[in-house]
Amino acid sequence: MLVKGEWKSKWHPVQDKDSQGRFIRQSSAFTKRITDVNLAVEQGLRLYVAYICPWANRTLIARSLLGLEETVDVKVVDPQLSDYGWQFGSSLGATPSGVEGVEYAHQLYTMTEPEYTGRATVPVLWNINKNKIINNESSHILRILNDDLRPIHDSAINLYPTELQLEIDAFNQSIYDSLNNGVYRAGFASSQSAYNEAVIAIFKRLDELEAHFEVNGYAVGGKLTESDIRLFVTLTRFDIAYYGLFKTNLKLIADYPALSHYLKRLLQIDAFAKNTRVDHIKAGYYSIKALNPSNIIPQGPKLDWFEYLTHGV
Ligand SMILES: N[C@@H](CCC(=O)N[C@@H](CS)C(=O)NCC(=O)O)C(=O)O
Repeated sequence: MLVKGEWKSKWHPVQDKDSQGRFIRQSSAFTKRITDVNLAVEQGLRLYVAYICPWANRTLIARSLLGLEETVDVKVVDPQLSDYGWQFGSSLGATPSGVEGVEYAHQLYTMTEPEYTGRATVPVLWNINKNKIINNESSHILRILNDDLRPIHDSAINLYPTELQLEIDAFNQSIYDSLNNGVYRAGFASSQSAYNEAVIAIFKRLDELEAHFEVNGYAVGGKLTESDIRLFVTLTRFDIAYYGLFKTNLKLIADYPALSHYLKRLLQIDAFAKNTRVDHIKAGYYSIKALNPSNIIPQGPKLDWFEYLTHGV
């Protein structure tokens, strides 16, 4: 991580833990919204992302769904985490190193704030002219794309419609601790009890969601919203990475018929299919040395939803 603008010690996944060994995620430091849309577009908007990363994947799906591919540029880091965190390179179609003078994602943080202390995470929403981070919190970036940039895209899709906001917030909350972050709480637990607690919560929530999708087509309100994006990115990584690497292995998503059906329905939407990169997900998660020192990437699983992907595996 960065300490007063200097990169200190090799990258390690465990950021912080409590006295019981529970993983604690840092909160995001850059939280501006866009108020002057024309100026923001004139100055240039870019997302720095990793296809392996569920938080970044959220923003890519929203960008595509809302028709913002021409307005918001994208640069992609290598899936493998280096000793210096995310790096640009040549792996699996990532943006080459050195483009715009940037080799590592942590440089984006020090360009924005030379004395920055903290982890250099993706996604990052970037002001191209100013060379500065606007926002590095995916839940905010979703709202920036959907709400703040609405004058530009005027999309028929609204991922956070007024009448569903309370329900969306409640749904998001119900899956954040248990699932979105819950899988990391299992994978990066520093004690058996912290791991056990996380895994129990994950499967309790998955069982509840299975019951929900037996009778509902979407997470909230009978239509596509940001809650579907937030659930989708965790479901697609589950059988490929979390089940094996994070030991969330009581069941696969493939063992849940309604959740599997929901996943396949979303994957028939281009924005979901084209931004799901199984090759990046596998290469990235299994490069986390603290959990997989041999760096061997498993051959499986082979899942029936792979047929919907536009990039292949
Ligand atoms: N709350 C942030 C979390 C972002 C995050 O933790 N991203 C991970 C990748 S999945 C990251 O960049 N980790 C690098 C690190 O922790 O050093 C968001 O939702 O945008």
